[in-house]
Amino acid sequence: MPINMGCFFCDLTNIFRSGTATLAVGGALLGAVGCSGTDCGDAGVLADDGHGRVICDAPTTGEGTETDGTSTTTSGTGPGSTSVMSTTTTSTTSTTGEMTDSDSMTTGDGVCGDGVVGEEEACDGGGVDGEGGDCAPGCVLNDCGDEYVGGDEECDLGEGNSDVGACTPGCKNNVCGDGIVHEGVEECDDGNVDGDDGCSAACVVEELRVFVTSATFTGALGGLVEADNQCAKLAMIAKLPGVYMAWLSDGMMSPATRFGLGEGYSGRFVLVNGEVVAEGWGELVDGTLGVAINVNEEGMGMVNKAVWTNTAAGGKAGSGAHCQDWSAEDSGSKGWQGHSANGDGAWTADPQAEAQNCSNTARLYCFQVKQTMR
Ligand SMILES: [Ca+2]
Ligand SMILES: [Ca+2]
Ligand SMILES: [Ca+2]
Ligand SMILES: [Ca+2]
Repeated sequence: MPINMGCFFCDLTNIFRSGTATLAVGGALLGAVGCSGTDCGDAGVLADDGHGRVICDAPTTGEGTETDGTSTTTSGTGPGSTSVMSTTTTSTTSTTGEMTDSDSMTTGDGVCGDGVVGEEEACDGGGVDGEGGDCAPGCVLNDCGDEYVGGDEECDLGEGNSDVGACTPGCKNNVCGDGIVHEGVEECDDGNVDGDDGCSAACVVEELRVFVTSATFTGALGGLVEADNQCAKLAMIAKLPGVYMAWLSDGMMSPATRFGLGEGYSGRFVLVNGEVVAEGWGELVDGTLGVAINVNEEGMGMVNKAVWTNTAAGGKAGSGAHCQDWSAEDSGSKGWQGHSANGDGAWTADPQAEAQNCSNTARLYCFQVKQTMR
């Protein structure tokens, strides 16, 4: 006799154990549970399967239900429906089996980009390929040089990070004032955003103008202050911007002490025609100039002219010959001179011209000491 789809295997032992029990389902008192009868669809026993179990018929009043273990299943809802105790191991999904693919997806273990750090991952930022925060693509920790900008990095060009590029080896944007010259963008970077120190606030090399005066003076200049004023006046007439002082020393002060430049200035000293006299203070006072200071405030040549200085090549006072602090013009007082024809040390302390009578006339070297009138 063929078994129809409504049939189940029943455990004979269980059937006998519960054979006298009654179960209340849906308020209806059902009859004794067990197999009886022999007709298909009457919920009775159809045959013994040879292993201590019988083949039980499914009731005709409801659909058969497969269940785990020994749970009781009620089929049907109306009066006369039959409760069937059954054990089955056939097609029920196991709840204790091995982890499946769908299990992995829900826990995030091993999936880079799900925001959950799996066993094989150092991190998981939850973004594309795991990136996010301090986690780089591939679920590995961000590092400066990996081309991923994460954590406190401002940039990361990988192998393009450099001391001369847009992104420093420390993964910071190369900006003016960081002390790193961005080639092609910054002319200089002295580590600050201050001007008048050779490198401007915009990281442009500063230039300070130098000229020899068109005017001449006796030794009675009126002191250093009035000598500076002569430079400022001539610069203003020539429409040269900035602040100017005379390259002149008295018994107390010298260019080295009063210009406010010194070794900290790395910009250029240029003639008003653009020729470079020196690159920075260091070159200015090393005894040799790039070109002699032989051009006046208007750009006119002033070759072979005597210049009051009382200043040695190093920028300090040269001697006591300063026309009594630049107040005397008698022939008995002496003043040191340099010479505009010279690019060597004689430009400021000419052995042939020094200690001239203060009644003579000579010129002044005027130096711009600030970019603006601040
Ligand atoms: Ca993950
Ligand atoms: Ca990085
Ligand atoms: Ca920089
Ligand atoms: Ca600066």
